[in-house]
Amino acid sequence: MRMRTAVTILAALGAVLVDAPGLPAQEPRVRLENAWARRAPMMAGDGQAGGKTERGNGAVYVTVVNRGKAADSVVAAATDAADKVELHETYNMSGMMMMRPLPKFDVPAGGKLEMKPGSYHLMLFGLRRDLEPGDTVKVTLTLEKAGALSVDARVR
Ligand SMILES: [Cu+2]
Repeated sequence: MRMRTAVTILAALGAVLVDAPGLPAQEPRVRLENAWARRAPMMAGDGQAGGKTERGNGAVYVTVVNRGKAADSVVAAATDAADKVELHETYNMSGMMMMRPLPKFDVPAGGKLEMKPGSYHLMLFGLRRDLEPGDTVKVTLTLEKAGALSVDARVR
């Protein structure tokens, strides 16, 4: 009985130690906000980046808010709604909007990474279902430090 109490207390201490110091357990250091999705407009770079697919592609935009004291980064993303997800950025080359995959998105300490059209986004290749306005697409982001975080992106 006494042994079991000690183990329980240690387990509780462990849980506290793992959490960010100074923040309540319910407040995660990294939060996902304003997630939305849309079918992707065809753009230059689609072919090279993801290969041609019969089905359509899509894009998901999420704001990643980092309230922690250490920088973090988004290193991967996944969804059941598409065959493949890549981290993309849109850039302007001689007046043409192009896209390219990036290995990660940096999220500054005490700052945020805002994905939006014409900038950073999650590229969904090979949609497994139609993205109708009002639908939700569940997306899971993997962060280097914060781990896996999921969010429902509303289709616009
Ligand atoms: Cu893209």
